[in-house]
Amino acid sequence: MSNQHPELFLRHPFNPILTANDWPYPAHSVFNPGAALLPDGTTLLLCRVEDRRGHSHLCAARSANGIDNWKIDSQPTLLADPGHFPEELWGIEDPRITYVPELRQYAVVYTAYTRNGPGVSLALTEDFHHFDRYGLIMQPEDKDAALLPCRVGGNWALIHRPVSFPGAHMWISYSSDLRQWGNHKLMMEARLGGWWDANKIGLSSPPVETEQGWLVIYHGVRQNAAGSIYRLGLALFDLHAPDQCLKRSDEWIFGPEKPYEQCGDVDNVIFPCGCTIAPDGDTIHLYYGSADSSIALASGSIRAILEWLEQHS
Ligand code: BMA
Repeated sequence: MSNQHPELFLRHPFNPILTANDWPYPAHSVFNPGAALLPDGTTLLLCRVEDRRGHSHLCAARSANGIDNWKIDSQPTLLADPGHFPEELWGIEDPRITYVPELRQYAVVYTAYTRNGPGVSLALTEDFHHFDRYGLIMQPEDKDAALLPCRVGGNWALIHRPVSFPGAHMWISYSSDLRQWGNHKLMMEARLGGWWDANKIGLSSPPVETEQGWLVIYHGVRQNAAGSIYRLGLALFDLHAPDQCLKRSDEWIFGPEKPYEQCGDVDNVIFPCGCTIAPDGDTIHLYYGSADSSIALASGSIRAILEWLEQHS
C-alpha cells in the first residue's frame, strides 16, 4: 500500500535534485535545506553540508527555476564559529528561513550543536553573504525552530521543539527584541501510543500564512524495532493566537517511499526545512533532506492541502 497522498505532494522527477557530488568543495552529504524565494525570483537553498568529521555547516545554492542549474557558493556560506559562539562546537544544522518585512531581513534560525546537545541559534541577513549572529536563543536540548514573519500581539514568535519525556512536542515562545524569550506555550504534542507521530514531532518548513490560519507542515517520528521513521503531517493554527491548533491531520501525508528516502546515512527520513510559494500564490515547493544524504523536491497546491485538511482532521 502506498504510504503517501500523491495528490498533495508530487516528487520532482529529477530527485534528488542536489547531492554531495554537486558540491564545489569536499562534502560528505548535503541535506535539510532552508529555502527562500529572492526578490528577483531566484530560489535560494541554504543547505546543511556535513563534512568528513561529521560536523555540519551551511552553504547557499541558487537556481533560477528552483529545480536545476544550481550555482553553489564555492566556500561554506555560514560556518560554525566556536571561538565566538562556543555552542557551535560541533557544527550548525537544519536552517529555517523566514523573510521579515519589518526588519527587511531574512531570519535564519538553525541548530547549534553544543557539547550539551542541540540548541537554537538565530542570525539575520539581507543577502546571505553577511550575517548578524545573535547566538543561542534557546538552550539545549531544543531544535526544529523558525520565526514567524510578523509580530503577534506586538511580539516576535518562535516555534521550537524542546526535548521532554515522554515525547517531544512543539512549543511557541515570544520576545520583544528577538533575544529574551518567554510566555512559552505548548503548541502541539506528539500523540504518544500507537500513532505515526507518537515519539517526537517538530516543525518542518516555516509556517505558511493562509486566510484560514498558519499552515504547518510538521515531521512526526515513530520508533519501531527497525529504527525511526520520519514522515510529514499537517496542522492549522490561528493567525492571531498561533498556539491554538484549529486542525490536525490524523494521517501522515508524505513518507519515505523512494530509494533515496529509504536508504542513506539515516534510513527512512523525510526532513524539510524550507518551502517556497510560487508567484501564483498557490503552488508550494517543499525542499527536504532525504535519508540525511541528499536534497529532494516535492510540490503541491495550498488550496488542495487546505481542502484535504478540512476533510481529514
Ligand atoms: C533529527 C535532526 C535532523 C535529522 C533527523 C534524522 O533529530 O537531527 O537533522 O535529519 O534527526 O536523522
